[in-house]
Amino acid sequence: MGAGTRIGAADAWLVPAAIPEAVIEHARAVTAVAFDRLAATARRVGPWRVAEEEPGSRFVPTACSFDSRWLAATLSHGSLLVDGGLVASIEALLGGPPALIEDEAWIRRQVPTNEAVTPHVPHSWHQDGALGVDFESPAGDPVASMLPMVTAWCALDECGAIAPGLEISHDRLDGLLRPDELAPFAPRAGESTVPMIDRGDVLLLTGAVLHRTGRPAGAVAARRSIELRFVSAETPPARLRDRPLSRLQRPPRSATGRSRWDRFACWCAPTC
Ligand SMILES: O=C(O)CCC(=O)C(=O)O
Repeated sequence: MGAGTRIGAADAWLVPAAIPEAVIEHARAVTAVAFDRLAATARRVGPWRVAEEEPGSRFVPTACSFDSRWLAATLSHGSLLVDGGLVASIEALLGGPPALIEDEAWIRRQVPTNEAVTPHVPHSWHQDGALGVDFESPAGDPVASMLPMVTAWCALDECGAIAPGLEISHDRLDGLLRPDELAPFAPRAGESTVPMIDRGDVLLLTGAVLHRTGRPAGAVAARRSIELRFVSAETPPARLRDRPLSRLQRPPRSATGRSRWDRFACWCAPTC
């Protein structure tokens, strides 16, 4: 992997200032409006009925998260990744052109632990490569079924100390841990990191990386993030056969010097 600082021995990299400031400002503004609207709806109908009242949001009250496609008219995945040049890094990690798992792109808001109101909870230890695994299934070996994938976790707010970030285990794993191994998982001191992250920084994680919401003791602010998940466009995992995947190509330079996605060309970044 070219740009970025590796976190321990994990297949995880922090790429500083990966998203241009103007794009981040725009994303912060539209997500602030969206979260205010969701909060108002939650006050009116209760957290569990928000998704029904706000069609397309797929709002998940436990994680205070919504489906990024809900903002597709005003915020593009393309603007987040293309202008900062992350596509090449994702392609290198996947070993070929990436495809976005469209219905696994979430916009999240995490609050300091002492401010969390039921049913909101931080994410516990998990591996994104477990997406869609049925650990109860007698067929096949679920532990060997780790998805070859990459998550781009894009920070819209400074986090790690003043706000909840992401805690990453330094372990380099080749397969999935089962739920009964994850639940008691507790890295020893010095064997996990909660990186200090600025808005516009991106964490790239493969599906193997063990991580959870970072819970800094002195947090006083909320953090928003956008998660984009990618698999190989050429050899998409069979398990995602029925999921909406959109191919992402390394963006060609246009005559104006701007880069574009093949499908998400010129989404509405402020410079569009
Ligand atoms: O943003 C967070 O706090 C955790 C989200 C996460 O780890 C995930 O969805 O894979």
